[in-house]
Amino acid sequence: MFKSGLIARAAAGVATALMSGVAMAEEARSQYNLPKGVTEISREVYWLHNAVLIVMCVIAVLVFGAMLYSIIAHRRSKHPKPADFHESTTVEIIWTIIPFFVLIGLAIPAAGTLIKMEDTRNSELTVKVTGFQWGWKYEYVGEDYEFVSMLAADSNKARQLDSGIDPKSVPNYLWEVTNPLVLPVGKKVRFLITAQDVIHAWWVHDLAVKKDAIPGYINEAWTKIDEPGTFRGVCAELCGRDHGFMPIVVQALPETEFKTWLAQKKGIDVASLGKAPPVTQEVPVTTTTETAASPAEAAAAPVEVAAATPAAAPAAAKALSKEELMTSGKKVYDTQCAACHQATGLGLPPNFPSLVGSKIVNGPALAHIVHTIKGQGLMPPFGSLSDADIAGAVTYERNSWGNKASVVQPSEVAAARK
Ligand SMILES: [Cu+2]
Repeated sequence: MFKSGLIARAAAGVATALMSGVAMAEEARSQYNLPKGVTEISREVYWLHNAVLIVMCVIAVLVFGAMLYSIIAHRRSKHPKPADFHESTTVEIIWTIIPFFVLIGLAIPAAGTLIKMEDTRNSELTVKVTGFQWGWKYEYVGEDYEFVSMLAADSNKARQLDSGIDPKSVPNYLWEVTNPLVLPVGKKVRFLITAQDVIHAWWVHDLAVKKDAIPGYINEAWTKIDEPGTFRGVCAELCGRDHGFMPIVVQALPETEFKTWLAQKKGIDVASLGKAPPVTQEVPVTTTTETAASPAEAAAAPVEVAAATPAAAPAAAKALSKEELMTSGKKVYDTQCAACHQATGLGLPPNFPSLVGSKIVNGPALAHIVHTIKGQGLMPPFGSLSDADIAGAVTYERNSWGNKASVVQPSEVAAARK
């Protein structure tokens, strides 16, 4: 019953439509397609996605085309007496074998990519990623360095009900964080992904990494970024009220810059890496805290404050007045502590407890200092801050929001480190 001329014309039409469809998809890629990304795996995923989409479209056009053709060409008004043929072994074999080969043809490259994605062997750096309500904690395993990454202060302010701030005026609104995850370019980085409270998912589109973060489990993933840049992602598992407010930012740096960054963060003398030491290393601690930027600016760039090292012990030995400690302490608190414990001190329970009336804050000074230096649970250690910075922040916490406890001097912090 098929007319070969009609089929040939239909096939030509389908081919033309597909080709123009692919061309359109190429043009509109940035808006409507997956990003190509910046890793070998992300490019493979992109290619697979496009290939499967095209195969799907061809099958859909052929199947629905045949259906539509049959419905119209064999309609009742033209053929009042229906044909009564039944079974055709040839046709049945064809429509079994063709899909079989289509599936095999798709499964082979897809399985290859999937196996590569799971192969975390021979990684050169391991980062443990812990999701929590609502942010991410990153630990550079074996490097003894960790930090918490939360929604950036300006986005956080603008998102509040009746904030009066136009989100369009905030750069990278809801896509910016307090501390980005910094990774080296061209190195295989393994991620160990877990969660503190509920299930989250760590998803960075340009790296083609998307893994569930499950409490009590550690999932593995890896990436090897080809080019320096900033890549943004989000939590991809509906995890509660602020699920939409825990973005991810990955900053890829060339290897030498990454090493310098990590050393600075750890308070190691960068000169030993063959680089000129940053200015902040030479500046006495008291000046460093005084020159700290406004809370909003500093929250976006806490690097400078964190770079103040314990090396400035002579300045720390001097006893400071309560006013001096409170003023410098507020700056340290706003840049280092407020993202989690909030400017009001009320925290974000249960992960970040309130400091108002807190037992640790109102208890013995030594325990409070040690807690700050060593961290606990989600709270990273702040031992890389100077004695004066820690004394200021601790004093500020002990004497704000109705708390009334002792003033802490830098010398007490120095003693607590021993
Ligand atoms: Cu989440």
